Amino acid sequence: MKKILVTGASGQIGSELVMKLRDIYGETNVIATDIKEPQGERGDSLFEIVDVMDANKLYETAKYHNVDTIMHLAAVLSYKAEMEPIFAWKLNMGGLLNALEVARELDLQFFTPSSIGAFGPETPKDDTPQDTLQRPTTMYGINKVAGELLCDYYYERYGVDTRGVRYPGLISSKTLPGGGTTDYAVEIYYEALKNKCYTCYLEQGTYLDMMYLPDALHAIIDLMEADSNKLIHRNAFNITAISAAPEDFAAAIQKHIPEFTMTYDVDPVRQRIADSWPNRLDASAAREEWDYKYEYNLDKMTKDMLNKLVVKLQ
Ligand code: AKB
Repeated sequence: MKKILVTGASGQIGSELVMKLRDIYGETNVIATDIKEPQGERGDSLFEIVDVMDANKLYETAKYHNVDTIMHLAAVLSYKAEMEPIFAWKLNMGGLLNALEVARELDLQFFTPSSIGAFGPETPKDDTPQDTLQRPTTMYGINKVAGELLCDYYYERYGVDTRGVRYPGLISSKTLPGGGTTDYAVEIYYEALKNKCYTCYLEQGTYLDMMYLPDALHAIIDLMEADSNKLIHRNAFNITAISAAPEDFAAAIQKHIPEFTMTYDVDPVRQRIADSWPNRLDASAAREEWDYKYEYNLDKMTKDMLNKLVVKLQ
């Protein structure tokens, strides 16, 4: 049985991942940590305030709970990183290094997400290969490429069992993202239900990889359970589910809310970031090495999102 410490556990991925991991591995086998309390969770006895910049606290917490795995999610997303690049470098790289050191010292299995942001404008945009040119032009992307390499280094040099995926934009019915370029793909559902209209900060025709959170969680669990001997890539696997532009989300929503309308008011910073990212990744390495699958396409996700948010917004 695994015993897992999750950093960034109150964030978009973390909030749902902790619940899913507790369902699978048992309530007492998942230690949630973050700098802020989880939203709406009552009496989580296995939540601890841990700042990933505090290497000692992270180490002591992992040691005290005798964990065998660390899932390191604490990070600043792409838009916020462009606004605060020095802070992003310190948190994204410093936090990762601290978490990797804990994994090395305590011999833990290790997961951290990379992102479509690890690619840059010169990367092939369609069916972006697993192994290709990575020259990102954003602080977040630079952090992600360096992070992928650092995780490979800890595997090669110290034998730490590091694993990761390149996440697309993630869409969750439970927790809002914050500071990302793909956040519009969550906001649009809330605004569709509340106001029947949405003003999008990305241009029409901006295709990006997207994924519904249940598929993103499956990917972490399946990758971490995969036979280590079959993994050639480790850090980090391309995964994909949906490749969509803002107007595709609008059309999918209009199937349920015909009066929904979308207008555009382009934010140059986020547009520049999005323009430097691929349209759709090729996930064949993930399929071949650990049988990566997804369940939700745009229509299936839209139906589920709207059903869940209607209840939530009541
Ligand atoms: C962001 O927009 O920054 C993230 C990502 C794609 O990594 N959602």
